Amino acid sequence: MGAYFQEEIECASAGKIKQMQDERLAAQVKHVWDNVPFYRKKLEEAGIKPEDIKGRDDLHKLPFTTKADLRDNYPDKLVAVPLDDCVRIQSTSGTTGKRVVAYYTKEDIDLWEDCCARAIVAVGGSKKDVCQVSYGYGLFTGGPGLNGGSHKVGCLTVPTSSGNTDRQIMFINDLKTTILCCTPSYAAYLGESMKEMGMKPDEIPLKAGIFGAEAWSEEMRNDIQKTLGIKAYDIYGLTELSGPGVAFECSEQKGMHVNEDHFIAEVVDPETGEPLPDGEKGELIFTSITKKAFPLLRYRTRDICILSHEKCGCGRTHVKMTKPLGRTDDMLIIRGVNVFPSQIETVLLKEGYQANYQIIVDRVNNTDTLDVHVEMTPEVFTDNVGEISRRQNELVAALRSMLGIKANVTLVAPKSIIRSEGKAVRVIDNRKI
Ligand code: DLL
Repeated sequence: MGAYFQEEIECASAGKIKQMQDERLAAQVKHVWDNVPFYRKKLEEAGIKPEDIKGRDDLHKLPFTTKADLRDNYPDKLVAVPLDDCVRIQSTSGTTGKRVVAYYTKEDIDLWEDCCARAIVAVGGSKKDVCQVSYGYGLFTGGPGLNGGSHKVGCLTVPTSSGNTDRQIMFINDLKTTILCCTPSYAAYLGESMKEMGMKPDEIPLKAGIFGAEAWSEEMRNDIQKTLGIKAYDIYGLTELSGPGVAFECSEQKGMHVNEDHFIAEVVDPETGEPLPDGEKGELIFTSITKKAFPLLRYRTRDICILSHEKCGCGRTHVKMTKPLGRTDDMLIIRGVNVFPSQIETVLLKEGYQANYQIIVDRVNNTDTLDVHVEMTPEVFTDNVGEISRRQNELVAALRSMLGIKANVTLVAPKSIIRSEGKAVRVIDNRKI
């Protein structure tokens, strides 16, 4: 058993957790009923009044909230406090129609940073550590969340943000960074780069990594641990609920503890919406019970996972979730950025192409690649190499502006992409994750 950031809460008895959740859920339902017309209408339509929700056992009576609800209420119609009381927004990487804006009060940020601090202490972090935060800073929650957590623990925080690999490695060596926070694919890339520079794992000052925001396999964990000479831990979260730290891995490296004093987790059958017991695979649903500015009732994450209340060797009592095992929608996570095929299609149609395209995702040297093959229409077909290259560059720019990341574009001859008799196979994901 290691150290804890908030032992009393992290190791609370099942009874204490239930009591906390009961009280906070009832108060949260009243809070949204009083302050968010959208929720009041939704609850009224379901025939529910705040006094019907006395605690966690009544949770299943509440209607779900979906990403579509968030989009329909863009940007601030779900905010449950006066805007004057909000001090920050963060936002998802999806653009236009898909963008979600999450609002925070000062207290919301404080509690979010507690969650991230718990994750840092769980991997052995203390004020003696140097914590390099190589997640992106800005609208993405990764950088700001772990930065705040690192401050709370008292680590020397190195806010490198993502990218600029040489500088990352320089700081790791010069500042003797012990904890690295970034996406697992970037951690693997850093490891490869250091290996190429001739650095041996035992010469690298790092001892632990907190890696999340995208799927990664146990094989990838083993590789990263070997090349960097560290223990690699998972961390989960989503912008809608605050960001990283909704759940985090402990010393056991077997699943992530959900911070149950802030979030009630359920797993439901994605088709019927019926709650499923521990051990069964289904869609992960969260209710945020402490967030004041942007509370969510039974939010459908679209992530597929399994919950477990089995006793954990680390001494923490909060329920554990497996790594997300897939998604119920078609969202791809490419270099940490959420990409929907429909966004790519929107750009192609806007630029005068038809919906004959294929998206090929792969992982080369531990970095995700995104290639889009697009058919030219017969009307605009050309075999002039210069002209093709000009048009490809045009599409690369339009896609970058929509997605926020670079996609390689190849224009192909009319009718060269295989037509499907059933559902079109738009996405070929060759990553082994
Ligand atoms: O990715 C928040 C985050 C930042 C988590 C840093 C961990 C570390 P979004 O950009 O809103 O937020 O994307 C949320 O990413 O619904 C999952 O599908 C996926 N995801 C997040 N963490 C993991 C993980 C951040 N550890 C979406 N494993 C979620 C697999 C993850 N997928």
